[in-house]
Amino acid sequence: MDTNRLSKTLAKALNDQMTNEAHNAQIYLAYASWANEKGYDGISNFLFRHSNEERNHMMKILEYILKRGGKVVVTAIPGPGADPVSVNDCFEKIFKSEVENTTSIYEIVNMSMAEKDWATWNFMQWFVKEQTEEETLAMDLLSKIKVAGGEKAGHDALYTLDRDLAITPDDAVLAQDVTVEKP
Ligand code: OFO
Repeated sequence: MDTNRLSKTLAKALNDQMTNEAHNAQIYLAYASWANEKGYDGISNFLFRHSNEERNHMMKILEYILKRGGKVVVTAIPGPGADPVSVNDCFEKIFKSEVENTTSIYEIVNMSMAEKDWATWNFMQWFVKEQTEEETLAMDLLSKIKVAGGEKAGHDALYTLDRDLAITPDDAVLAQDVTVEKP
């Protein structure tokens, strides 16, 4: 008896998404190492923690494919590309890769809706929320670096930013969690 509850198309998309998450983990890992080499320990720790988050995302999808009776296909992970050239470039690249990941997650949501695979649609809602958080966090980082001077940020500003990021929470506050008392 066939117990596979995933269509071929969705199984392929989910397997590809697993690789996307792993790819993002590699990007964070590479940038964290770059930041560490440059002496930005706070930024580095922040990025190392995010690399782990991306690996957890990969694991969630892997587990979902298995639980739906699908076949997991583990493939090679594309490399992270060139190191950033500055802290500003680092945050811009991170924002770009998060937006790209959001696009592929939305694509899976669209596919699951078209197939009326509500289990996958429901599962993917966790990722929709997570991507909103990660984009918000990346936007906040970009605003901070802009205030610090963007590409022209001086040593003092970067030192303060690095110190702040060492204690920045990993999760951004989403609009749906805001109240009048707690804006
Ligand atoms: Fe997997 O959350 Fe970012 O990309």
